[in-house]
Amino acid sequence: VRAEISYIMVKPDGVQRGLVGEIISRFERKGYKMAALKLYQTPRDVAEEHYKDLSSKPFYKDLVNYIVSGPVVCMVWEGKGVVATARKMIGATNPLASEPGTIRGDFAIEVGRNVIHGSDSPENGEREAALWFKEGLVSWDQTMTPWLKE
Ligand code: DAT
Ligand code: MG
Repeated sequence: VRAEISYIMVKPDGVQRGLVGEIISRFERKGYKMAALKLYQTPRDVAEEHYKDLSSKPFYKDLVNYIVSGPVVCMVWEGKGVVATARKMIGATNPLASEPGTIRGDFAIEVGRNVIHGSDSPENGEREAALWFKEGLVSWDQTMTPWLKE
């Protein structure tokens, strides 16, 4: 059975600023397993569905416009505690409140240009992975597993 998954996405500002490699590298080095990856021009209806819980917020329209403003890098990462750990690695929603050492803390200033998305619960990890990867995830054996797991 598949372990816990988180949907992680480098937003258009992160792609434009050349932060994709840095961000992928952090998840790789942590030891999580990549389960899906693509560069993607987001259709507006997918962005709206992704953020539907925020549809009543005053910033919703700007948020959707931002997400569709250029290509994103969509990823699914898998492993024990990946949802909560990824949120820690990403940092607080407002980059001015994100600790140094986190992705937003190191690379962002404004909440509307905060570089990266990470699922907020294992249930949303599953929901978002299914929304962004309708083609499904990749199932593979990571040969370094014995060096990462007891
Ligand atoms: P997160 O991305 O940390 O999970 P969220 O789910 O509450 O944060 O909101 C999704 C995105 O919406 C967030 O990354 C940036 C934007 N956003 C959130 N709160 C905002 C606010 N008060 N003003 C402008 N944009 C906001
Ligand atoms: Mg969120």
